[in-house]
Order: sequence, then structure tokens, then C-alpha cells
Amino acid sequence: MSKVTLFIGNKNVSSWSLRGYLAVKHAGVEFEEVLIALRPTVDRAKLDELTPTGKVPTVMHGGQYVWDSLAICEYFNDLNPAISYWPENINVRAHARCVAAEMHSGFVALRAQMPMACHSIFDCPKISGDLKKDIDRIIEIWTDCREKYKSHGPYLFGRYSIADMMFAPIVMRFKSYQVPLSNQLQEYCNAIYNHPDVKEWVDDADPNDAAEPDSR
Ligand SMILES: N[C@@H](CCC(=O)N[C@@H](CS)C(=O)NCC(=O)O)C(=O)O
Repeated sequence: MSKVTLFIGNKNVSSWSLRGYLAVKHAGVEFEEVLIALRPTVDRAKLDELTPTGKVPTVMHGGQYVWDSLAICEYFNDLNPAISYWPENINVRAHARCVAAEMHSGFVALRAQMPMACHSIFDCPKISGDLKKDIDRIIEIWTDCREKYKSHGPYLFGRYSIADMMFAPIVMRFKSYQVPLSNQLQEYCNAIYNHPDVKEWVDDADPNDAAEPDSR
């Protein structure tokens, strides 16, 4: 396979980068990781020089740029037909694609008010308004998935999939902001924290990279 390079932001805070990283790691390929600083200040010159959109995650594979976390997930799924990235059954796969897309395009209040900071623990803020709507919807999605697919494994659709990659940064946020969850959902969160690829990301993350409410 030609060389894979993954451009990411600071691991403690760059939630979109985490999604791209999980997609590349799941493929089991060797890759070079290039950190572009978002903290303490954004290295705008490097972002603009090394990525087509000035954003991370971005992958460079051979001559091909792939930017945007969901496109990176789909690219590695296409490259590795023998590795499961989506559920096999077409209806379950449609469900998984819906919730992954919903995460990718939504939850703006949650992203702004509870920025990811893998190593930090904060007091739970007052959960009301749009933040409450976002959290309630995520709890609804996760509960529905776990009830339907729990007999197939510990992840949203039983086996680990792109849906889990998309929601992994939400699991991090729920831990940091101590969002109360049912036992069933706490078990799901534990499965994500204990996933080897997630653990490796968190272990590498620098706790000194601070979180700010800015929807990263
Ligand atoms: N929709 C994009 C979002 C990418 C994104 O906003 N990345 C943030 C870091 S987590 C970024 O590069 N920010 C730099 C900037 O906008 O200046 C994706 O899914 O990859």
C-alpha cells in the first residue's frame, strides 16, 4: 500500500481528528501522523499549506487527499473490504449510516458548550435548552441501538463500526462533563474508553492542551 499520512490536531481537544484517526487505525495499516497545532494557537500557515480545506483530519494516500472525518471513514472502508466498518445487513447498515451522518452534521450546542478535553473532568454544566435537546437525542440514539443490537456485541450496532468512531468524542465529553447516564449507556461508554485505538489516542493526548468552548 502507498504511504498513508494522517494530519491531525492536538489529541486532547481535536474531536474531528479523533474520528479520522480511529478510521485509519481500524485498517491496521502503517501510517505517519503529522500534528498541526490547534493549541495554544492555531498554526494557520501549516493547516493551509498541508490540507486542502485548512482543517484536520486530512489523509494523504499516494497522490490522493481525503479530508473530512466521515469521508476518511468511508475511504478506509472502501480500501479494506475484508475489514468491517459498517454492519453487514443492509437495514442495519442504513441505520448506522443515519446516526453517523446525524452526528457529523449536528449537535452544534453540545459541541460548542462541551468541547472535548480527553484528560479533564469538569463540573456538569446546567443541562437546558439546545444543550439538553442534543444530549437527550444522543441518549435516545444510543439507547435504541443498544436495545436492538446488544446481543451482537458491546458497540452501538454490536460490532465496532463507523457509528462508534463518530460518537467516540461524545463519549469523551460525557465523561469529562460527568453527564449522568443509565447503566446500559455507561457500559457502552466503557466499551469505547477501553477500545485499544481510543486508549492509545488518550494516552498520547497532552493534558496541558486546554479546552475552550468553540465547537471543536
Ligand atoms: N466536518 C469536518 C470538521 C473538521 C474541523 O472542523 N476540524 C477542526 C479541528 S477538530 C479544525 O481543523 N479546525 C481548524 C480551524 O478551523 O481553524 C470533519 O468532519 O472533518
